[in-house]
Amino acid sequence: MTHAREFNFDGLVGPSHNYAGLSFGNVASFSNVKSTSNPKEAALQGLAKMRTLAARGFAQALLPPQARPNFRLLRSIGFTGSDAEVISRAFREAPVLLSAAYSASPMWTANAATVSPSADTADGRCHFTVANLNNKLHRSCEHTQTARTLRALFADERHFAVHDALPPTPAFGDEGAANHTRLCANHGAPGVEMFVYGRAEFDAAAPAPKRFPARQTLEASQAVARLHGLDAQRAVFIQQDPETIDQGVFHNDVIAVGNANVLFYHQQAFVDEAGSLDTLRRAMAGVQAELVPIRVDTADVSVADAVGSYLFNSQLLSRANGRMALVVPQECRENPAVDRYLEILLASDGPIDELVTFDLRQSMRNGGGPACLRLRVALNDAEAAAMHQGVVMNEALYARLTEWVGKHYRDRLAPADLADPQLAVEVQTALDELTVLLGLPNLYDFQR
Ligand code: SUG
Repeated sequence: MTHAREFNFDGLVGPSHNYAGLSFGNVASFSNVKSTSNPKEAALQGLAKMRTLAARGFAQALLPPQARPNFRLLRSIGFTGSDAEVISRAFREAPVLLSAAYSASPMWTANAATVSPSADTADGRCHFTVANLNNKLHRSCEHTQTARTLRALFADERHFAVHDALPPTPAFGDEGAANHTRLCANHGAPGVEMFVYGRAEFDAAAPAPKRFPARQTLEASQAVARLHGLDAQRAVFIQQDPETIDQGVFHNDVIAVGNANVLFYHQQAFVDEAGSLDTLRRAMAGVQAELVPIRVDTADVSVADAVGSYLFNSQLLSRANGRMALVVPQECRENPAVDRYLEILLASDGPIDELVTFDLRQSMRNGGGPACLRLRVALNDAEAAAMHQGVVMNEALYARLTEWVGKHYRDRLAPADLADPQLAVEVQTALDELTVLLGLPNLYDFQR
């Protein structure tokens, strides 16, 4: 069997990290609308997570931020003139559109793409489908840069295939890996890919949420599975419970997380809990893996506590000793019900025997926890050697990046600061330098 490791590609937080309240259905984004952010602290919190996990021996890399503001968007909707003129007119006439063009959202790389490792695909390559994120204006513009970035990192077509985003229409709403989990005996072996969808465009009988939007459709998940050449026996489509979407669970990764053969999930995660587990068990039998479900009961942790603490937006990481670490945000220790539950979980003789806690408050205030911040890419040794090496986290890169953040990032950004044309210049200067640091020339529009 091929040796493979799971890399986590964390989003490096950009210099204009801000809270714009753009995500209806994402409780944190809506509650922190128009508050002041601290981009420097946000970037350092993210880097600290990457550094700690890399130092622990986990394969860790990063995805660079996107250029901000998104002048492509602003110019396409009629703001013309110099960059400074575009910004000032957008701020005057449509400040919400300027904040969409300045959105921090590409930092949540779980939404960048869906990834199928080569052990699962028909042509034996690692496949990526860039997510169209078409449920939200501010996110629907990410895919152009995301495709360019992924193609720069995974350029070798003998090993990698990067597919463009699905057609940008509600029937194909696709939010990437946030609704995708791979279950397997180990990362190098064939696995079962579990796609969780919020609604089905062409099935009027399927339940749908009433209050908040379901961002992922069944049709999109099926299209991704086709593009990646997945074996029908090993692709499973499960519906998320729409009632939890209406309580703020805007992605499956806010209510469930899987790793290897373990599925850590909330009792109310799926429309049909027993049927979903059954389907998974049968599919996993085909890859000689036995499902180990860890169910969290509503009586122990309510959906509101899960959304407030982001317990399930944790990373479940396999350690060298065969056990697993759960990487959680600080908020989990501050929520009494969740903290109590975690003590019981650790004391049990299940697969999880360690808790790693991070302060990610700057990201959490926009509804992004540890799992939102990372894109999982399982790579065998040949693939890991073939990808771009400049983004792999180690002590030297960490030191260079913290220095770079210290030099370029502000420690306070209020909504009105987005009108300052100097901010756009600062962002471009910082990103221009970053591309040199990471060895990724001509990554951005403004460099072309
Ligand atoms: O899409 N927040 C993101 C958070 C994404 C979290 N990702 C996962 N769960 N995988 C979103 O709702 C808020 C931006 C703002 O309001 O400024 C935002 O886009």
